[in-house]
Amino acid sequence: MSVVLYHSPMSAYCRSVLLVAKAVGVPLDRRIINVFENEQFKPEFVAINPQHTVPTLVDGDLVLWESRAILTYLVGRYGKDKTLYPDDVKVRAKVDALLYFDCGTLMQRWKAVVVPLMGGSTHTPSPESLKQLHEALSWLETMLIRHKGKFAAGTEDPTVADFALVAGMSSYEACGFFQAETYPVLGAWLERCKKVMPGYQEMAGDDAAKFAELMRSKMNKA
Ligand SMILES: N[C@@H](CCC(=O)N[C@@H](CS)C(=O)NCC(=O)O)C(=O)O
Repeated sequence: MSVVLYHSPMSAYCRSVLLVAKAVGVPLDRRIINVFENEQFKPEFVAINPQHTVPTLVDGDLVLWESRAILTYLVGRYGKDKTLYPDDVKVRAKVDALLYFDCGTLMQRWKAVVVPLMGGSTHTPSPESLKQLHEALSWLETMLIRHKGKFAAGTEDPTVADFALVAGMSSYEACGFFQAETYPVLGAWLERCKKVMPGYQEMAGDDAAKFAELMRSKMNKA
């Protein structure tokens, strides 16, 4: 039975799932939900995920949404080893902390920047939202300085935390909100991730570029 992923190529959350699925080697039956056309509200999709969000994974009788839960599930179920989500309790705690930081802080601040650009009335991010995003990026830079040359949780190999963070970073970078000169350690980490994550360009870089193009076209129409 195939593993089905409902996703939108425009969504950073979905990119993290595509990257981790590729890393663990599980083929996905990909079904696109175009959130810009409100396809997530179709009754047949709401019947699967009442919260109508992508990514949503269906693996047999398991239906799962929330991208970071999907990442850890894929590693537990299909990973050949635990490198991507280590068993060591302290390392796993650091990975989890980064996943919560990504979900609860960084991506929330990104949403505050990008939602007005995509659909709001002003088509410009507020100075306060940009300040908040850069504050979160500078925290991430500081965390990475502590693990210089390693991955985000201080490991030699990437973990699901790197995959979750990199998916968001692909958007910030493509949209021009992240410059490596401002965050040199974060920039070096991003380049390392791009090199070691199989299919980065195809699964994240290209779609982030399309997202940035869409965002700019909306801004130009404003
Ligand atoms: N915390 C969720 C957020 C998912 C999410 O908000 N996805 C957006 C696309 S980027 C979506 O599905 N929006 C449609 C909707 O909420 O109706 C995750 O990490 O999966």
